[in-house]
Amino acid sequence: MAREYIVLVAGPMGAGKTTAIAALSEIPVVRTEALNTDPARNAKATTTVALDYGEISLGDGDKVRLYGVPGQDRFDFMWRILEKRALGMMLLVDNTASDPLSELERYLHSFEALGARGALVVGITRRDLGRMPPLEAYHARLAQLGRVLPVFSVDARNAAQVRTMLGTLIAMVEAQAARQPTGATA
Ligand SMILES: Nc1nc2c(ncn2[C@@H]2O[C@H](COP(=O)(O)OP(=O)(O)O)[C@@H](O)[C@H]2O)c(=O)[nH]1
Ligand SMILES: [Mg+2]
Repeated sequence: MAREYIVLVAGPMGAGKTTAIAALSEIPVVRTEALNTDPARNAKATTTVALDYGEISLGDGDKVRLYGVPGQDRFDFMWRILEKRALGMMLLVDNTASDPLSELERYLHSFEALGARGALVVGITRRDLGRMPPLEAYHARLAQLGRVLPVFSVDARNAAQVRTMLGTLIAMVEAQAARQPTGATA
């Protein structure tokens, strides 16, 4: 039977969420942008305040619904609604951010419920623009947090790289579903 997977694409502003969804999606991405009303926090003029939506089919009629969830805390309630329905999450972190390891930690904490119940992969973006911190630093931070998660070096503009990450996430979702047969598989 055809299945549907709801996957969240999360991460701070500028991490590449919109770009990754556009690289993956077979339909024109439904994109909701608005003026950044919080320029003190980030100088980007427009940013995603609602969400991005895209779809990709996996064959056998299976479909992934991708939701880019906003990075701003004030939209927290929307994360929660989507998080309840999601089976997995791609967490994107911009390697050139001032403290990307803290961003990783912050998002893992914020999505603790999904992390405990569903599948999670981490994608470190913009590494062509800044090599530090190295991937090992992310593994070390995850180990400190007691988490074992795949960490990808990914360019959000590169469809093949983003697809590889999504494929891993889907495989993890299926492994979880086998472990929890009553889990939320569509
Ligand atoms: N050089 C480079 N640019 C990237 C990479 N990943 C994303 N970008 C760019 O980073 C910018 C922010 O991406 P965007 O998708 O708007 O981030 P969002 O705020 O998370 O939705 C865009 O200009 C992307 O093209 C990467 O790996 N390398
Ligand atoms: Mg965006």
